[in-house]
Amino acid sequence: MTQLEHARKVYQGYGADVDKAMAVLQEVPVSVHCWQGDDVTGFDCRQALSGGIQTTGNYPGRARTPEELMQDLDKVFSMVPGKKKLNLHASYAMSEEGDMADRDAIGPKHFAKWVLFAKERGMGLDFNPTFFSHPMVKDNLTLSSPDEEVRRFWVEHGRRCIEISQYFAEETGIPCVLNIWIPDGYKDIPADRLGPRARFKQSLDEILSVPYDKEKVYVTLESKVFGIGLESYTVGSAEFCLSYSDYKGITPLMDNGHYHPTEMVSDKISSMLLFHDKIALHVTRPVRWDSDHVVLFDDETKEICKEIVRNDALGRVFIATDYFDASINRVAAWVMGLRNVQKALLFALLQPNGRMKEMQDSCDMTGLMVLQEELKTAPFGEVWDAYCEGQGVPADGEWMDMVRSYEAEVQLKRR
Ligand code: RNT
Ligand code: ZN
Repeated sequence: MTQLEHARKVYQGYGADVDKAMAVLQEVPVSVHCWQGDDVTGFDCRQALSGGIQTTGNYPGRARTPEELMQDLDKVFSMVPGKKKLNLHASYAMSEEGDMADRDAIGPKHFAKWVLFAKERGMGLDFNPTFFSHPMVKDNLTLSSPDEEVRRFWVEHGRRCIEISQYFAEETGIPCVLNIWIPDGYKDIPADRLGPRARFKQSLDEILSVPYDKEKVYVTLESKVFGIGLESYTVGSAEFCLSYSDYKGITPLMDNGHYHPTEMVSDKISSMLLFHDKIALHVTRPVRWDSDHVVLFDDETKEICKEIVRNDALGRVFIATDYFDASINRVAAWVMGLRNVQKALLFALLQPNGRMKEMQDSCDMTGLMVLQEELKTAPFGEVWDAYCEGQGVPADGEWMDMVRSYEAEVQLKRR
């Protein structure tokens, strides 16, 4: 009996179908954030990272140009199983024959090379306006600024990004998720909490008044609890973003680093699914704060994926990664986090969900605990290895050597 045959039998005994799990997983798109490769720098104005987010570490080999980032992405794609989309930020705009534009003037042509890159790989593109790392961020404010010139600049940026997103969807034939996140907030206690939120609401209304095809562009809105240097007040709080999403009929996005440390996104998913057609996630790993560590195959990542799978919501949740570690090899960081999301999804698909619900409903909590514990050590690794092999990517134990060679041959030569 091969290892996979053995695993198949064990899982069958628990009431789970290994082959079905693998077949389902290969159709689930995960949106790969482009910003792990260059520490969220981008290519447009290359300002220091602002917005209360921080990349820490100084590991050599950062991608410095679009070409280097694309090269790294290809390396990553060759080591990650499953269906991928590429998630770009507006700051990754590329000049067309030296014709670079500021954020309030970018258009499809500044992303033509990314479209080509995605099309050649049969991939969809997702997008994010970049409301940080730019001189027009004044006093840590963008869409909520009381300075009308600043606010208008960023509204125009948002409107441009909708146009670019629709272009992505039309060119690739795959809908584009456009995620809006602003860093706006105050370090210290504000006197007016309503004003900035009212202006943010007005700005979003103005951005979303651009006509766009809702079958092609899914606009999502990401909330946050606080940022570095913005500890006392966040304009785009959870209540604001959830309420705004409902009011406007757009999609709420939850980043699991954006809540108080004992609040779990895995517990929020079911409620959100009851009231929204679609929801979006940024999968990350917060360590004591929104630190954006590499995603691990840890309890919360597994629990998030279980909630998506057992609520039959794989088609209703936009899954994207969002982390940036500059203290280890960046390609390895990318690959590890993405493989772990895939692993957690596979793990969730291998739970006998129907049987477990029945146990809960018949109050067999003892049996349920035993089953959940035993499933932790069921022969999961064998299924994972088989899945990787079927997807033509290296198994565990094989890919790190590939990263080491790539580091020596490519990344360390970038000096
Ligand atoms: C910041 C948000 C946001 C960013 C990216 C770069 O706290 O999580 O999603 O990480 O847009
Ligand atoms: Zn995020």
